[in-house]
Amino acid sequence: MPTSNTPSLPTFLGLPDAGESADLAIVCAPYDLTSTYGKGADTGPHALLTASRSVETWEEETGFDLESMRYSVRWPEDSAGFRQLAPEAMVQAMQSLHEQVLDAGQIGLGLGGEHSITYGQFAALKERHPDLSVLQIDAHLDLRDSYEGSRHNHACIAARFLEDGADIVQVGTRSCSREEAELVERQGLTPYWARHITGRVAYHREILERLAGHPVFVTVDLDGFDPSVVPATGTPEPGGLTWFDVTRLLAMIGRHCNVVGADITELAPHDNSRTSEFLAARLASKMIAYFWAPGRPQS
Ligand SMILES: [Mn+2]
Repeated sequence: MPTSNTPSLPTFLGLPDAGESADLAIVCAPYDLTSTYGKGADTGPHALLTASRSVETWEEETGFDLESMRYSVRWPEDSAGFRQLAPEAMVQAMQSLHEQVLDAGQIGLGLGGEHSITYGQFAALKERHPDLSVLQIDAHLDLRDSYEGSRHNHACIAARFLEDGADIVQVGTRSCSREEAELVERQGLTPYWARHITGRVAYHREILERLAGHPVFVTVDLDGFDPSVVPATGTPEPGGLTWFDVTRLLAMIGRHCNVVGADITELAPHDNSRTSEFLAARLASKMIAYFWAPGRPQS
């Protein structure tokens, strides 16, 4: 598994790559085959890492110094070939990378790449944590059983979570098909629609009741944010979450839940703005501080 020890690849926060001795592995998935509208998510991981060089290692909100942890950035063995894999083979490749990370006793933070990359990490974690729950920040329900011929299209990720018996909490929803809406009704799912929750925190308590006591996987599709906050994403749906909507929720999750893995997906960089990749890099630093900083406040 190649790491950022190769000088041409950016490291996380500009820190030296710790290789095998890392506490946390950043697993890159440069993949954008099934996305249907704006393309470019395959360049997301590189852009996020490049932006991370300009992120302070001192995390001001938590007072955590990210330099006190060791990071390794991992890429698929053959990145060019990886981009061309069918979704099913791509998911397999990601699962095996994430199994290596977990076998090494490291925490995995996945970087996409379109949202379909998430299933590999989810499957690796679900094997070790059968009662795994998922917190999904996303504009979309992603509950289609299959889309454009694949069950691992990026529009199907939540359908795969449910199929594997995971409880899912979806936050920031504002777009779905009639069939997905009917499934929500039928299965009694309770997505947190963006129009009901932006600017509010009262719903956090309900989420905690669902997630506390379970190992939690947090998957962030950056289109959960409002497009004015993250313009560089494949399907920029209006009416999304603010920076503080997302970070307050994740901070609360970090204080009360056992987060066993996370990812950030659907960063599709634009030539004309660095806003989105910098936000994504900053979000990565916050998630690490909230979820995994040794000695962080917990209750
Ligand atoms: Mn989405």
